[in-house]
Amino acid sequence: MTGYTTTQSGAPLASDAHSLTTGPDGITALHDRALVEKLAAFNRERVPERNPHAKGGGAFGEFEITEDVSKYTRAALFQPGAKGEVLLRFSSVAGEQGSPDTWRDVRGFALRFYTTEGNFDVVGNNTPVFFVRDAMKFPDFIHSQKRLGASGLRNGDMQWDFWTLSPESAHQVTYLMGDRGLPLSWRHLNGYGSHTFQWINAEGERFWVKYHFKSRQGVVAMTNEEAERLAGVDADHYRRDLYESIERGEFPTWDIFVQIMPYEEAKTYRFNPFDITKTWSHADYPLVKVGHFTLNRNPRNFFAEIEQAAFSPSNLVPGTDISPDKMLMARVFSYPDQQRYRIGTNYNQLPVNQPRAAHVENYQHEGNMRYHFNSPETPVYTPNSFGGASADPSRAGEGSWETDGELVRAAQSLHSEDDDFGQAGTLYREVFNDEQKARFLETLLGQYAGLTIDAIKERFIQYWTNVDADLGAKIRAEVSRVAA
Ligand code: HDE
Repeated sequence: MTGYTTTQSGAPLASDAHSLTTGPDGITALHDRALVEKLAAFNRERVPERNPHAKGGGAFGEFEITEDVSKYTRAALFQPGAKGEVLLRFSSVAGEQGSPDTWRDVRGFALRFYTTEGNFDVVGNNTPVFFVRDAMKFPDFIHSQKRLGASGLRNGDMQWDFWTLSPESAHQVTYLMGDRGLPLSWRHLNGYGSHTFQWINAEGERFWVKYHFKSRQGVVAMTNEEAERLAGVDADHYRRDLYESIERGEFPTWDIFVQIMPYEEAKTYRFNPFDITKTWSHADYPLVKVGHFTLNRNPRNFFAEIEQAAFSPSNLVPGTDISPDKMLMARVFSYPDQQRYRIGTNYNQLPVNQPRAAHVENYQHEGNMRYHFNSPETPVYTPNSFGGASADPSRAGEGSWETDGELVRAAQSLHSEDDDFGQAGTLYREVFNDEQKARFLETLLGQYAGLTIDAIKERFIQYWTNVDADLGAKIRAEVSRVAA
């Protein structure tokens, strides 16, 4: 810090308060470069907010692998004793940048490992499933959660029209309307990769995995009433809680687990393992401990390090890969696409997105805001006869799976126990305790009260009856009593 202000080009400023005018009361000089630069910079301070997941916050920390899962993956980051830096961004889905943290919503849990083989991002949520199972419906789903075209207002009829016409959403909506939809804080929630991914070991053997990040702070909810109060008095409640807890030295920790499915079992498992609306029973595939990570450093600049952080399911490392999950395959394209638009062509050159423990070497160059470049003697093409780098397949550690068949547009195939409401009913009946069931019913009745279209009201009751007949009967009885 020099103590004196300058222009962006480093020239000391004559004033922080006065424009250049002819005499103190005269006209402003167009060549007042300090004024023009400052106003122009102000007009360009925003990058387009994430759509969705606009509102969020995050912190840096460290991971440590304490167990030996090397027989399942060759990934350096998952080898026993591996350590390194992480970045975790929490977010809500539907709300815009200034929206209240405590609106009921699923929470984003975007976790980056800065590993020696590149950045590895698991971009998940605080729920193990999702609303839809084909990417073709994702923009429509998000539109239905945001705002009406004419009024620009959020609308319960719209939300429930989409959900009750998309029965595959029932499992995730049961999570959303339950306690997971209103976490006490970002520290008190679990994270999930949600999709099925692939691990590849040093012998090339492949396994299917699901990532689980379990909060050591516990999974704790807040009530509807507390959430509504906080939405009014402190729209940044979660962001503030995380930042201040780290400032106090209270570092939140999550344990890393995976579920592991042998490659061949995917074909016959009772649920389609590549359907993100479904979970794998922990009785079928128990959690395997891998390690843990702790958040212990706040960003030094929220915009540079959190707003411009670019997480993507395409950020994979050797020994890991995706799976033939229709949502996941589309996300691999979509995240970099939005980030090129939202941040810029060379967004990966920003410090927060640069691999911190690995090096970048390729022949991509130029493009706007290019900062890093190859050494002068490096050719700008490959193959070349001047010692430039080339691909080394043995290092790539990419996954694979068999695929064939005529090109079709069709729903995913159903496995023996696949349907749209079964796992939602299991979650309600066997996982929710009595208090959680009571809060859940209260929330659903509150949602119903916001509906104005009879057809949607009836579909709402039928949707929950399909999840659990007793639940549906309770809702129907209560809405009839209120209507009487
Ligand atoms: Fe996202 N999602 N998503 N999503 N998502 C984005 O990428 C997208 C999905 C999730 O803190 C965007 O950089 C598509 C599932 C999180 O920076 C965008 C589909 C899951 C975050 C995008 C999905 C997620 C995002 C917007 C359907 C949980 C915040 C900004 C195929 C497993 C990441 C951005 C952060 C962000 C696309 C579905 C979680 C638009 C096309 C399923 C946590 O690219």
